[in-house]
Amino acid sequence: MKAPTKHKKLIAWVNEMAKICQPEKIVWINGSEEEKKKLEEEAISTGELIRLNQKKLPGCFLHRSDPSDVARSEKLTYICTKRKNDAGPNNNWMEPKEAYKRAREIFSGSMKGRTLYVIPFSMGPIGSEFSKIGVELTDSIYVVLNMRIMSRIGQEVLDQLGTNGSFTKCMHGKADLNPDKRLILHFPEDNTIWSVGSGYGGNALLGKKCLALRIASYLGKKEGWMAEHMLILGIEKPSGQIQYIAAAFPSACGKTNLAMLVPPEGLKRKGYRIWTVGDDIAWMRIDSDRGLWAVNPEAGFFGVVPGTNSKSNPNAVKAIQKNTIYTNVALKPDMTVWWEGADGEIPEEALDWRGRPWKPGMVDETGSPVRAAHPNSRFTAPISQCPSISFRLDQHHGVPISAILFGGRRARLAPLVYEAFEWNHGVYMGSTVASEKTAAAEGTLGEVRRDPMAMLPFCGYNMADYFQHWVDMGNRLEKKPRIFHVNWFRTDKNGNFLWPGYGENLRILEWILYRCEEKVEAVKTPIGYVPYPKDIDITGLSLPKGTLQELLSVNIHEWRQEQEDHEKYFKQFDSAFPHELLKECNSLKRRLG
Ligand code: OXD
Ligand code: MN
Repeated sequence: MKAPTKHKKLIAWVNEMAKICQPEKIVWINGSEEEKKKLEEEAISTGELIRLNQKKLPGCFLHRSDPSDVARSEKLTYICTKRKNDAGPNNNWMEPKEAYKRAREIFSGSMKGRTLYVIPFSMGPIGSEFSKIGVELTDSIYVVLNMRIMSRIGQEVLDQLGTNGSFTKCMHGKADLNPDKRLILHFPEDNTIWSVGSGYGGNALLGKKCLALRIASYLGKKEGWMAEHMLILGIEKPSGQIQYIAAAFPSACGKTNLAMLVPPEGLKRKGYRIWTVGDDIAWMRIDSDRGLWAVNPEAGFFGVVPGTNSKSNPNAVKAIQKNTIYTNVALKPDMTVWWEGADGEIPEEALDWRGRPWKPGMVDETGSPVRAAHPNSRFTAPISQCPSISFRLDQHHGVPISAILFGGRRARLAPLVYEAFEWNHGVYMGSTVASEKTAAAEGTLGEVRRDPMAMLPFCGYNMADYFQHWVDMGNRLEKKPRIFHVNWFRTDKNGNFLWPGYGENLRILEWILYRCEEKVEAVKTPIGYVPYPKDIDITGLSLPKGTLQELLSVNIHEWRQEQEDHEKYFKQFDSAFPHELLKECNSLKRRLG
């Protein structure tokens, strides 16, 4: 196929990669409907996709991945910079020459008899000066169809690129999906990603974690902006004004649910509405007003399916009724899909995520229940299908950010919400974000994993430099967003959640807006500003007496231990670690007495 572009460097790179992989043919993706239909038919004919019940789920498909390829492979993910120190203690590192050599061996001849697809894509609205263009080469139709949902693709992007525009080179191949021959390599200095041996979203949809976070965080540091693992939402107030917040949480803390929150009855009467801008990634920069503005570079959701239902996320349920690719969920006899925690009845029979017959109550050889859907099964759906989609999603300028939230899953310690004293204190709060392992995860219950700004697996350079970048951004910002920490997961002595979560979290967002507008006072504690219970509207919520006080309490003894742990955690970083954060750590110690 003749290249539909005159971009010489792009054409040369495609040819160079094709020479290594030796595909039977090269197809340039133009993004048309006709092309989509053709690819779907081909994927159905090979079993890569299963067409679902088109009456009930129009435009929807099921994909079953290789059982050894169901999640991001953090151990096989590398940052390949010339100097090891530039990758920092938070990343696996490989010397670039060695990395290219090892991956080239796996890529070599791996596309014989296959088609190499060339996908030009834009992260962010096409033509916005804040967007970045990538070109992904892949031998996977599943990847093409997912990239079509997750980003803006096709001829329009090539036109934008022109004959000389710069782009991230994203090379992907399934090879034989062997975990021993799997590598996810990032070369920030070459603006290049090579991923081989996996078809899983986070490893293979290279626009998402690889470009929009790892490479983009590096570019952001260089160019003076930020790429963050954050949702973005707008809160329309009773006055009609909309304020925007960005929020970072480690995985399994409900980012997608918060991004699509539906106001609870008790607050709806006031006239609040939530507008979803993004559920996973925010690119933020300082605008001419010296405030922080954010765009969501993605065009789709790649969300976790299990637990999605009309209570946890009614907007997501509506968003995934059409044009959705389901990965690793269960298939019902009527060709619709099911997962643990779905609405409605548990099916009497189904095929599990691997395609094996499944019935409720089945146990494996160890006596554990057999799950119908994989715990990390996913939906890929266009954001445009979400009922709460923000009208500003495609605006080139993005949205102004009033508040930044950090959060984790802490059974104790962290109050429901507290506010940083100022920017650097907020950066410190972000740098010490932690989540506790839940009963479902491996490891000791309650064990804490630090995940600074929820970026631990996604920061494309040395985390100490990344912290410094946050401090520097604060110095450049005139209208600084206020920074908060939230914890929806505090429990009582018996392990029961104290806070109902989900839509009720809007009550906390309301307090956050009040603080941004300086409408309410707060209690000054050693860890930050904590709400007066009276300022949190709990109309329509039946919280037992004293619960809110318990949720907002600060245990000085526990916080002293926490602060010591921060000190220990910071020791892994070298001299590049910002003294501003050490200062914050010492100030906390002093305030705790
Ligand atoms: C994701 C993740 O898939 O954070 O968004 O792992
Ligand atoms: Mn994520």
